[in-house]
Amino acid sequence: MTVDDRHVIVIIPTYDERENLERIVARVTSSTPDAHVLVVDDASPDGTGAIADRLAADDTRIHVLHRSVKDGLGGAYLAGFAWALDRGYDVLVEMDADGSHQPEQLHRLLRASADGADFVIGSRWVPGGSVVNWPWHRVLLSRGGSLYSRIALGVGVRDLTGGYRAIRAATVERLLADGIQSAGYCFQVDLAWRALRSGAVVTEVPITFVERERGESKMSGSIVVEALLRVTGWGVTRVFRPQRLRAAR
Ligand SMILES: Nc1nc2c(ncn2[C@@H]2O[C@H](COP(=O)(O)OP(=O)(O)OP(=O)(O)O)[C@@H](O)[C@H]2O)c(=O)[nH]1
Ligand SMILES: [Mg+2]
Repeated sequence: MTVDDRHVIVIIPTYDERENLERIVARVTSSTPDAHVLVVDDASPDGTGAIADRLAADDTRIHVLHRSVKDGLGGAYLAGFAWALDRGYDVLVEMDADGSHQPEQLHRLLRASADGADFVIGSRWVPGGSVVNWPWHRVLLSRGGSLYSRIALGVGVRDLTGGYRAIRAATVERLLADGIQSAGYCFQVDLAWRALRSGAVVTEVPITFVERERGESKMSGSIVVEALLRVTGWGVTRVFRPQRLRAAR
């Protein structure tokens, strides 16, 4: 149950991933046999939750957290983090169910974590990283979103929106201490931004991101708008806070 003597759990949020779940879980357990898996399913209408239960019944490394409503990637990860922290895991991994994040590359993230990084991001936009089969508009949205966030927040991380991560439990605990409101994918930017501000050691390692082959994307206009508004708000706060602090003196 250990990787580098540390207990690792791979948290996989799912909503209607019937065609993907079994395959992704099998890839995790075969490429990183010591890791555990937690599926966080939001009452998927397509029966993903029942598939997760069946997998968990057959393998003690696999666990399932059922939630009664779909309330976004952020909510699913917060519930998964709380579950994992309660059970004493040392490293919490975020991974999509749709095969975009290669379980066979998890060792890269865990190596960086073992080497001392508190917060490891599997990155599409560092040398060696890549995307496969993405249409141009998704590349534009991801690169544009990361670039905009980087400039607005004044940070050097290239893939702020990336969702393949390995984070130390103690770091997760610290980052969640004052509550996170972000619901959609800007949850990922929120978490990385908090990590950077807290002084955590944040490292990017290259990954090959593969577009989903089966099932439907949950990406929506409202998710993009939420990210744009929140990131802009954080950027504005960052720029004006020093003045407010000076004014307060
Ligand atoms: N539990 C839960 N999981 C979710 C929710 N929204 C998305 N997910 C999962 O989060 C992961 C990422 O969602 P995707 O739809 O693949 O989003 P994406 O990768 O930006 O979009 P594509 O590139 O089109 O696949 C997948 O495993 C989804 O099933 C949600 O509200 N609740
Ligand atoms: Mg996806």
